[in-house]
Amino acid sequence: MRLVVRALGLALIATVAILGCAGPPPAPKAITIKTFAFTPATIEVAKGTTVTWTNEDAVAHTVTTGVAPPTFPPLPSGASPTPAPSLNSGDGRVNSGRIEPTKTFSFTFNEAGTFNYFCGVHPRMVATITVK
Ligand SMILES: [Cu+2]
Repeated sequence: MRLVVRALGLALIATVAILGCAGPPPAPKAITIKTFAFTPATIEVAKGTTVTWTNEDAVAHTVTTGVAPPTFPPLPSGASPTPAPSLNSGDGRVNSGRIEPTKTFSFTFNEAGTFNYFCGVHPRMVATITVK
């Protein structure tokens, strides 16, 4: 009888331990925005991970998911200037708005998928987060 109670107790502890694995959220990840680049530019995270970007540049940047708009070469001299493009809002899944120098932006990725993102001010700045 004592052996049965002990076995049941161990089974209970094992069950709690297994269920407990789903408990704590994954560790947060940090991305630095510096010298007009996201570093690291490519990361893979688990679902539920909170990613925080810190702007260490002296100008504002954004974290905007979607396909970066094309960057155009300078106009030939004498051509009439086109209006400055408005801040590109991407595909709407993640859009930080302007992240001013020294400021941060955080987003928790609760859905699996590939998130290509760029800076709405400087579309040459591109990076990717894969959520599994
Ligand atoms: Cu930028």
